[in-house]
Amino acid sequence: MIDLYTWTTPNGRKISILLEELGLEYSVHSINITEGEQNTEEFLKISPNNKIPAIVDHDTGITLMESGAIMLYLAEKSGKFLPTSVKERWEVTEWLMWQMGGLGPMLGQVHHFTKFNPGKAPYAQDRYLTEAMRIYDVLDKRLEGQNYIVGNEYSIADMAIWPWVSRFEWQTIDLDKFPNVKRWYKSIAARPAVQKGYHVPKFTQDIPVPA
Ligand SMILES: N[C@@H](CCC(=O)N[C@@H](CS)C(=O)NCC(=O)O)C(=O)O
Repeated sequence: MIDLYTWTTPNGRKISILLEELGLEYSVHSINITEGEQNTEEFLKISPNNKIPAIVDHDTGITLMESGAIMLYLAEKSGKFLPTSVKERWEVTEWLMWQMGGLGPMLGQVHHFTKFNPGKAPYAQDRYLTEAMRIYDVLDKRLEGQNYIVGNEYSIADMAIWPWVSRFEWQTIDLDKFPNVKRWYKSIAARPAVQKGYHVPKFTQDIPVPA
């Protein structure tokens, strides 16, 4: 049994979507980061960086923070969503790292400056939005002529990137400008496991789906 500590954010949803896709049994612990629950002594023992998501796997005694590490761990444990061929395995890892080090942090800044504090820091707003557009363009080129981030196999790279793209409205991104991203986004949004995992630990809104 796995304990998942999470909240209704892209990094949290990555893990609930993966757990749903894997069909693993898990129990959800809601950590309301808007109420400071990530700062309790109890949670810090599980996630020393004060952030969700985190897991405790009682089968192995392993506790993990950092969504990328958790995804690699769960994929390896289950033998799914991480290709076995060396080339593709490293490509999935490469795009997972691209999400962790680039797309996630940059889009997170767009949420701060464009969605929640527009006009307060014009330089930062412009810088992160410009970077977001560049990142969407990289993603669009990557998805040209293929269904998923790595060839035609759905993997943890798709599951890591998708929840961030699901906030395209917050980011003021017009997905019509990125047709390959839009096609990919909509096909993943239709997956039953994504529809379930998106609403963990609770329902906030329907998955945004562009026309
Ligand atoms: N690199 C971390 C980032 C985790 C992260 O930023 N989590 C946010 C929610 S998406 C959080 O817990 N924020 C609470 C805080 O910053 O106090 C990961 O991918 O797991």
